[in-house]
Amino acid sequence: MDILLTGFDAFGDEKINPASLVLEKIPKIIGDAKIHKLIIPTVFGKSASLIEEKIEEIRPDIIISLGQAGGRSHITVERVAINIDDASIDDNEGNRPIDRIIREDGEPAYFATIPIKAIINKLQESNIPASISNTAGTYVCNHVMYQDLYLANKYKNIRAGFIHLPFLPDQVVDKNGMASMDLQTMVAAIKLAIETSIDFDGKEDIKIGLGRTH
Ligand code: PCA
Repeated sequence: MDILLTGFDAFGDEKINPASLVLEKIPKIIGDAKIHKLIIPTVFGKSASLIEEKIEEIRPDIIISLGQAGGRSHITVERVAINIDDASIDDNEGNRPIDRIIREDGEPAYFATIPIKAIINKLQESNIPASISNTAGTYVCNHVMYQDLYLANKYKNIRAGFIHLPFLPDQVVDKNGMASMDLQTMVAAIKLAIETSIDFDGKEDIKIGLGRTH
């Protein structure tokens, strides 16, 4: 099995991105799966073109993309990506699209096809703070999750999903009250998420209540 694991470079006011640091620390082989790592720029369009090139090259069975969600205290597995770019800050090449459709021929939204509930269940059992998120925002992370799932449909038989990571402790030294999580815990979480995605190959996600009222 081949797994494409992507992580963003730093963006906004941050000098590092936990996503690319976690990516570095994930082993190249997990179980029987080969992990192909790809650092992508926090840039609309370009990030997705690099992912498509890699898909052409390695034909992955699973794509998992990682990004930073500064301020969140949990590892959050995203449920859905929507067909819109609406940026509140510039990307790393100065683009700031407003209300732009990502793919004219795409669905309004795509649900993650990795087993999001089984992953959360596994992380919580391992005492890692984790929950489902029902919005990946409208910036480059939602863009990449949407593109991953659009491309998964185009190339067939690929499961895809997106996991947001909190800030690292070094990123919150000057941000009093801001949540963070250490690198080791985040790496353990992503390894467990990959293992769970492998275990659920060809299986339905588990049915447990992790919904929200708002
Ligand atoms: N987080 C941003 C884009 C890149 C990243 O790591 C986001 O959540 O959209």
